[in-house]
Amino acid sequence: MSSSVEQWVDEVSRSTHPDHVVWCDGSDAENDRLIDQMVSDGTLIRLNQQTLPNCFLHRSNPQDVARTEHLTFICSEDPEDAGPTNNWMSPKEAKDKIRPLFDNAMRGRTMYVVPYLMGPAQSPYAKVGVEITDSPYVVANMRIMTRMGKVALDRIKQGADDWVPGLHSLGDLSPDRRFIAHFPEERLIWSVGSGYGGNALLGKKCYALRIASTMGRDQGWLAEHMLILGLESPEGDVTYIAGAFPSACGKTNLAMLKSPLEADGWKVWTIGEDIDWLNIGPDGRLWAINPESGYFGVAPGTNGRTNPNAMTAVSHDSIFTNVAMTEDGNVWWEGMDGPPPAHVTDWQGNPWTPATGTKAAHPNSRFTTPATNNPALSSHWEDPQGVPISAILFGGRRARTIPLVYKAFDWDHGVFLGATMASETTAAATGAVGVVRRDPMAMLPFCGYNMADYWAHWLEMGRRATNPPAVFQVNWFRTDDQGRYVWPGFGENLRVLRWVRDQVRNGHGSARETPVGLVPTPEAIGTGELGLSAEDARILFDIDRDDWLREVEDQDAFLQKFGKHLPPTIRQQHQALQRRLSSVAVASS
Ligand code: GTP
Ligand code: SPV
Ligand code: MN
Repeated sequence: MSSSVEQWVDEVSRSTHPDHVVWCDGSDAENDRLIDQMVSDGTLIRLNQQTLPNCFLHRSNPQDVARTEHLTFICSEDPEDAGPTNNWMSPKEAKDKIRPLFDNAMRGRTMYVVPYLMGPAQSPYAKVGVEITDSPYVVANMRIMTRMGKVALDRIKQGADDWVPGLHSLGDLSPDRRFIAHFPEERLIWSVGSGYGGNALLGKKCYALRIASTMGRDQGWLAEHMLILGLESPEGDVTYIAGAFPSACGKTNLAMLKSPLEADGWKVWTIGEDIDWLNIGPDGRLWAINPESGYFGVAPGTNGRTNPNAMTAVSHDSIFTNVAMTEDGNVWWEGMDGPPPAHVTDWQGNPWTPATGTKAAHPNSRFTTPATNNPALSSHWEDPQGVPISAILFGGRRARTIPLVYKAFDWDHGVFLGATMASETTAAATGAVGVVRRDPMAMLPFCGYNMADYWAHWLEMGRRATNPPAVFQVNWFRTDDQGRYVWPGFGENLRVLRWVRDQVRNGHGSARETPVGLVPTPEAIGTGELGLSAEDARILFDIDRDDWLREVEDQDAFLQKFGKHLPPTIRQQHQALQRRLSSVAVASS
């Protein structure tokens, strides 16, 4: 055990005063002990062990069900380094404010020391963290989501002195005394007052995105909120595609996609479903690893048709949070297969029937399941060097404006698409749902430094990578006048992946050039085969000039926020789009 870790653990226990200190090794025996203890104190409910072996339900505090972005801070010395899209506090102010919340916070509790590795054990790109937490639920989730215990301590022993300390306490769970603070210069995380996933599983958003993005800036790589998949074609080749979609906008579902054209030889393999670390390989391509080892996925909407691989994955060795429970100890959520059961216990533990009028499962209820449970897991998911990425997709929820898919003209244009993407807010964070906001690269809540400097870093990565991926924007969520999703989505998204592959391998055929980018012909996607009407196809591929002029105006207001940090290339891309839109009358397909 490394003395630097021991020193930090000593220091923390002197202020938090736990009754016991437990160093976690990640073993089955340790996990069994923790689970038994949580079942006996009510933190976990044992589900039906015949149908859901080794599965458990956790009901969180109703005030603690999603990420709380307004309580999340980047504590850099200079506020400019946090930039206009992050909440900032000076490191000193943050520590003065938060330290008292940790004082004595673990009295009467056990302090768990969780060493963990982000990335495959053999990967040169993997990184170590150590989380101290007083929540056994966090430990059980970290065990699924990361490679925990000896494998991480071994790295520290071998001299990895860049391990990231993360201090977590449930505190009193009050949002009034909740902070998720990141100290990028010190590479330190402090989180108090929440047990919820992204706030409390510090390896995930706090380390693998916010702290790692600053490491990537300094060291020449990228930490991204992206799924990673391999698309196998009938010819047997595999095209690796990464996709940045905001929270609850479809990463897990796309990464685990079950191909409707499997009989024709089209298949999708999962590498990762939430986070992607991208490094430039010796061949000038971007190579991706998934730093995680499990999935923390949205439950509602998951069913045997939308995501059969997820339904299989969560049928054993999984933890459910804030879903409903049936009378026979099975789980239920809105959008599961079949009609709603007549009686369930809702996510707060209350009796519920379809007549109750509330949601039985919380809209942000989740499953935690090991990657190895996924039937579509790629055999390359732990390749030490990662997989070579041929295409990056940016995708949000947009009822209008953004077509089903279009391709950027080149890397700089692609970075501009990412920088200006927008999406409707979801239940993954507290606050209003369905409000369109700019969410650059799906990293608005996760970029650990100035967003405009981050765009400059992306542009620079494209200069250094001699063979960067092609960039696309996608939108599964376009609606008609009745508010109905026009695109069937889920498995049928394969058709978009197929077009993306065709574009990166065979060039510009099957597309038409528009002012915003290259848009597929309806035939290239196969809307006819899908039985979509001509009107549906029109909506999916329509570039409405008025919508786009509004879009460009809104982008401008957003870009202005960044002042002198805004890279000139992004400004030029914006002006070029404006010019292309005003110089032509845009025809619909
Ligand atoms: P985070 O875990 O929060 O990062 O979310 P995510 O990006 O992984 O999103 P996820 O795949 O869990 O999907 C979120 C919600 O969108 C779920 O309710 C899905 O059922 C729904 N969804 C996913 N893909 C599609 C799609 O292609 N079409 C439609 N209509 N809904 C989708
Ligand atoms: C997200 O909100 O993007 C998630 C869930 O993936 S959480 O881990 O809570 O951030
Ligand atoms: Mn996510």
